Amino acid sequence: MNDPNGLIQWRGRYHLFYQHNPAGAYWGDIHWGHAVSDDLRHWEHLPIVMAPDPDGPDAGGCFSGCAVVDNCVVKFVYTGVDPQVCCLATGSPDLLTWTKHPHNPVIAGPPEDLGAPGFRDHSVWREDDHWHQVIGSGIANQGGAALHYRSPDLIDWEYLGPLLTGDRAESGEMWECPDFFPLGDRHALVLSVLPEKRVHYFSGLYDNGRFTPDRYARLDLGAEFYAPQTMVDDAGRRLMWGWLREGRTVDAQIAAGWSGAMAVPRVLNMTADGRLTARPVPEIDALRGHHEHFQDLPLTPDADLRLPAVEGDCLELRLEIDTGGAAEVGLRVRCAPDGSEQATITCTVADGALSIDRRRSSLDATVELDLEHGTTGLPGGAPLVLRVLLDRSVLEIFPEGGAPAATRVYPTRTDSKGISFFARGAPARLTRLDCWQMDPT
Ligand code: DQQ
Repeated sequence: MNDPNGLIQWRGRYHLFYQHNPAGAYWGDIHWGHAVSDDLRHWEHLPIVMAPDPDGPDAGGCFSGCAVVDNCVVKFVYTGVDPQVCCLATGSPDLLTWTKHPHNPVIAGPPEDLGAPGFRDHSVWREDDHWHQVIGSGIANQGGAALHYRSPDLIDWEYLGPLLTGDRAESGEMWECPDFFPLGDRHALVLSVLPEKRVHYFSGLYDNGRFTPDRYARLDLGAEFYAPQTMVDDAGRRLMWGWLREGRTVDAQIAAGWSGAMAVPRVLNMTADGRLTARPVPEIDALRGHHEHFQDLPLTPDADLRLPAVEGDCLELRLEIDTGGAAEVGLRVRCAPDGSEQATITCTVADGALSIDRRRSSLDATVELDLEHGTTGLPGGAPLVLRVLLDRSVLEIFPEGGAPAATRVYPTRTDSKGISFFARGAPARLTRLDCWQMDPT
């Protein structure tokens, strides 16, 4: 699987559609897969809902798109390739059968004068009795662009111009998977940026068809979180799913028999100063099994703190650190007993930045072994509250009130299950630590 698509809560159930290659564990021949859940924890696979039509405008693949409800009927606005065009499909009431619109493509391509490097992925909303959408694109020699269209019926679309264009040096050449939505008093435009392959957002005011952002920031500091999409559920929450890419070779993916995963669904919020924050949906708290609790443990710069009761590769940690005079604090996960494998998460106290160091996370030199660093938006010097979700290769880190980080690690050793905590520069205190083994029932 890759990108989440068409997210919707319909008749009470969460539907997750996604980019999918039924032929194998590698990217290609893109169909739309389908899974449903009642509780955001247990997911049931359902049959594929869309396949490329050899004689249609999506012959080269049914690329990413979103779901909208039009007069009580669910419709997909998605990208057909090649060339990249905008298509429409209508769902049956149970969302199991989809009919592609006979007038597809409903938009035959980007305005020619843009020299657009791409024209794909859709975010659709209702405004002033019309449908509006932005499509991911770019303007030659200028930068990424979110192209704004309007329609009375999802079929006839009028181009209104770019909702936003970026500067190539700052925000990349091409914007994939734009998602434009209101949150709090503002709007956010979430983008998957090429060629960097990282997720950023603009936040600002949207008024009278004009979006005026005053912030551009990383949405997730992990290297493998990509192509996220959001939805509003029946409880009014803005939920986000993101694709967790693989950090291993295509041959390794094929040998494993699977490729790609969804990150844990997140609840998004907007701070008063325009920062997007994310935390795991509370529904996943029910996965918490065996529990260990500790408090007020000293962290000294000379040695990592290891607690024999705290180890594993399928668990949740919640820790609070009083950073004291330390320059850096953090933890290591998936550690081999001799330290030959370990992934290190470090928070720099002065500026609240986070780094995820995978350089020693595996003895397999063919997997991604890098150091990713970014700012969380947390104020420097504050106590650190972190939630860490570890599910074998999936590592998701949520600093309370700051930007999260989701990535993948691939230790080779079956005993790489150790966890330790550290402070550097001066002592700090682990004021509280909870560790829950994940209980899959
Ligand atoms: N994945 C889809 C595209 C999108 C990209 C193709 C982002 O629609 O731009 O599988 O991961």
